Amino acid sequence: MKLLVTGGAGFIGSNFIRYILRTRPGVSVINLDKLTYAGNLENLAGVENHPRYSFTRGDICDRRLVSEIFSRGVDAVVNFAAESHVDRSIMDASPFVETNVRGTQVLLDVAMECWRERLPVQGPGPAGRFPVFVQVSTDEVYGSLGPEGRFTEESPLKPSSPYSASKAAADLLALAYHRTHGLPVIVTRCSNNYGPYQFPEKLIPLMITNALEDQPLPVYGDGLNVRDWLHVEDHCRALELVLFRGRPGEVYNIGGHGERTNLEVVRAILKLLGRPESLIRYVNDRPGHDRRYAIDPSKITRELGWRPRHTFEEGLAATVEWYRQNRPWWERVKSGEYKDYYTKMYGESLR
Ligand code: NAD
Ligand code: TDX
Repeated sequence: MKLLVTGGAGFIGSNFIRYILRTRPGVSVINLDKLTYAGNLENLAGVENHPRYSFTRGDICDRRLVSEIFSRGVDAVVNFAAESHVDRSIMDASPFVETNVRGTQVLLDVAMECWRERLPVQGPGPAGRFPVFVQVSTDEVYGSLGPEGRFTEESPLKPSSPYSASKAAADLLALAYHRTHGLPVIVTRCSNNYGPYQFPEKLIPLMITNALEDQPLPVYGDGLNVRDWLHVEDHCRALELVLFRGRPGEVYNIGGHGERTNLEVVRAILKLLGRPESLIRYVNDRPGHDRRYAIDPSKITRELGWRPRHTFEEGLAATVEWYRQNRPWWERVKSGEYKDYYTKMYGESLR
């Protein structure tokens, strides 16, 4: 089975590629990634020469390139490629609309064109399973919760930031291609991921690496916003199940039963690292800051038997340890040197 993974040099995509090469000997992976600031080929160090892996640097908005890749015989897509940081979308929404919305539309159009003869899929069952298109969406499309309740797949979409609005647009476009054109699309909406190789602009790696450097830890507002943390490995396993057994046209919520306030997370990190709470700095709140996310994952548990395996305490301790052990990785990210890895491998400069 030939799998196109877009955005595979980012945090979740690179973890997913490592995971699927390990668990599925029948799968070959094509990684299409533009290598924006968030794309880092060092996340895939050791995978480059894997016989079932290849990398193409390019943009999901480039229809000619995407068509060329599909003509290699793509059977399935997992679309991770996106601008993913809420704060950046507040500064400038343009790349978010371009990649997250138009890029997804290009992928859907090319999939339609190239898979036309293979539609409708015979499914369920492995023989008639493919092709299939998995759109990696987010719980942020549902907007903000009050102190009670959890998001189900039926919750209304009410995105707050330009990031989540662009992800909601892509999510709905993907579902519309299923409804209108019969394209076998599955949408996943997961909660906040954490784990190895996460770019240190996001809460957990930023706080760990700042604490390791005895730098201040910026907490937005009162620090009481709640996120529902999901270990990236649990997310990868959920995506694998969806890819091989999920029902086309459906949405699956993925959440780790890991609700914590930001302050709880930051304090736990400081404790694990033996650093003082005096490093915490309360800074201005994020505009439009969602108060609480919480996922009800009972559909994916019921239909596909998925359950998170990591508790937040154990997963966070392992993640802190990973950043402690892999200091050169994040120091090169923070200094910008990670871009030279691509130059060393492919001769072209990213700077
Ligand atoms: P990331 O920012 O770490 O990685 C994104 C990757 O996409 C990078 O490698 C980047 O180079 C690539 N990319 C960006 N624009 C591209 C383009 N036009 N063409 C090709 N490649 C492009 O993101 P992540 O945290 O790994 O998130 C992956 C996906 O999961 C995203 O779609 C995101 O919206 C979604 N998601 C993430 C989380 C989370 O907690 N990180 C939670 C829910 C959903
Ligand atoms: O310096 C910080 N201080 C702080 O208090 C940062 C970077 C964040 N925060 C807060 C804001 C949020 O309440 O921590 C929480 C988590 O922030 P982020 O790591 O930026 O994640 P979030 O905005 O929740 O979005 C993430 O989860 C859903 C991902 O970045 C998205 O791609 C995904 O869709």
